[in-house]
Amino acid sequence: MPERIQVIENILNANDRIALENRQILDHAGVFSLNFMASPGAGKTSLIEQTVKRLRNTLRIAVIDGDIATSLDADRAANAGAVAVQINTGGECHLDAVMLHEALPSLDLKNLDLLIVENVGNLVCPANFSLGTHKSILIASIPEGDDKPHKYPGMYRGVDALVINKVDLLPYIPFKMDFFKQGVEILNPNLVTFPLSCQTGEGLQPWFDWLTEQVKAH
Ligand SMILES: Nc1nc2c(ncn2[C@@H]2O[C@H](COP(=O)(O)OP(=O)(O)OP(=O)(O)O)[C@@H](O)[C@H]2O)c(=O)[nH]1
Ligand SMILES: [Mg+2]
Repeated sequence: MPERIQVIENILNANDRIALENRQILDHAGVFSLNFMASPGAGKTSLIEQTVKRLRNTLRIAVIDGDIATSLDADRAANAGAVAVQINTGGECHLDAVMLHEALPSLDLKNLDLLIVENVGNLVCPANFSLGTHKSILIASIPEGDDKPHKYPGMYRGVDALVINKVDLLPYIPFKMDFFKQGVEILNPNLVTFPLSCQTGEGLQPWFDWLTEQVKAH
């Protein structure tokens, strides 16, 4: 049904146009921005908490939190020391560029170095809606299983960095790292990857170093 396909294309084009505007606003203010995507519970907010706590003395950080209903995650980001804004999507399974566009004026962008956007927990829809952020970060986690790159190729194909969270659980959960990495390699060769644990702190330093470099380079 060609008409139906046309409508979908138009929606995506409209989103991309606003995403471009968001990028221009962020660039104009000199803010480097990340889109955190992951399945529910992978550890997006945990990584935000760790990142804010560690880097808040060297970087001015804000967090925009996308959630279907609550402000729990924005509260956690604020408690960690970030300026935090909550977007309730009212049931939508992803953030889109318009939602981010409406949230940006709540922030004093000129006085920020880094903006982290936490997308809604979902491995499908967020991959289809660019926000205008500079880099997309996928947070995978051990309990999700080693087959996820194979099953959700769209998400793994489109990201700029991969965090593998909850490595502290590797002794307890069957997870073949080789099989997982094979799937990633096919979709996104040489993807920069950070195996870490937000629980124990293991592996966090390389992530902090990479992120600091990215902000400086911007
Ligand atoms: N064992 C272990 N648990 C973790 C780790 N990181 C996060 N968790 C736990 O995983 C659960 C989910 O973490 P969140 O940070 O809320 O995950 P999220 O991706 O933000 O979840 P949603 O926003 O609901 O999609 C919490 O109970 C965390 O304490 C980790 O490295 N190891
Ligand atoms: Mg969260």
